[in-house]
Amino acid sequence: MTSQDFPYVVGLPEIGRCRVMGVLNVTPDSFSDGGRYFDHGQAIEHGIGLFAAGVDIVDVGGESTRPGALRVDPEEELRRALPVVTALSREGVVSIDTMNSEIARRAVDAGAVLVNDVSGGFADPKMASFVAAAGVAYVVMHWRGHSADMQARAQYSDVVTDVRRELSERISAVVDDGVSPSQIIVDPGIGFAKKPGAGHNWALLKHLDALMSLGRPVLVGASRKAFLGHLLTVDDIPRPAPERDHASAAVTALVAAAGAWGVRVHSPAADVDAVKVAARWREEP
Ligand code: PMM
Repeated sequence: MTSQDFPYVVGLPEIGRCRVMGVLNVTPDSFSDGGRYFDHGQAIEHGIGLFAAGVDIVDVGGESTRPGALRVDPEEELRRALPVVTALSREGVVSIDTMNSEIARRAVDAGAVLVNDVSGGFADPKMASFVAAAGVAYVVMHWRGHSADMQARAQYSDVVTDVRRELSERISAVVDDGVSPSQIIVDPGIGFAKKPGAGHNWALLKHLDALMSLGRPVLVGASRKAFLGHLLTVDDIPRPAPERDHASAAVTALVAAAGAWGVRVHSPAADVDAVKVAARWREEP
């Protein structure tokens, strides 16, 4: 494998394999780790632990996007995320998971080098011009609306074609606002306006090449999501979120072997090994 397999992204070192991004939600209500790292000290300690476990990036978020979640007040989002971004930026590469350009600006000033916008620029019309001016890497995720009612928007004629087209439109929109293509990473938005039982997520994972053909790196956030709980149902009870890490690591191995640029995961130990296995797998002629 060569680094040409992974299109260059501004501000991030080329490492020649799928990156592991560790999730750090400083929220009381995220679906899998909500409340665990709501205290700044605990959050920072967990972030340092994620780096020690081998993640390449820690993704700090102060707003839950679980299905049904309501928006958080921006001041509260800032209060949650900023001290954690500041402290962890001294330890390694930090991204800010936010839909709000003002939070992104403060986080970039505090050391974040990547803006992870689950709305792909939809939620805040000022986001793309901020990212363009800051020159930082920018995750454009497939999104059809806020968490409160997003699952009602999970209607597709062909999920892979539709998501590819909508991501392509988002790329054009943010480039029109001044973002350079070399800043952009795309993400299919696993679980966002995708129904666990309808196969939407599986189709997108299986056909990652369709998204890679957009010419930009692809990030996958499948870790612990409901479609895995649904797959592992026993006696009509979906597997609970904290018990989905083995399945998450299996997805990591598969998408890394298929050429994903990065995976966003909660409990990274197995994923850190899996991306190395996948890199060696891809090297073999
Ligand atoms: N998923 C969540 C939050 N942020 N960001 C990206 N780029 N991709 C995702 O799939 C994604 C995300 C929701 O999951 P969480 O509650 O575990 O953070």
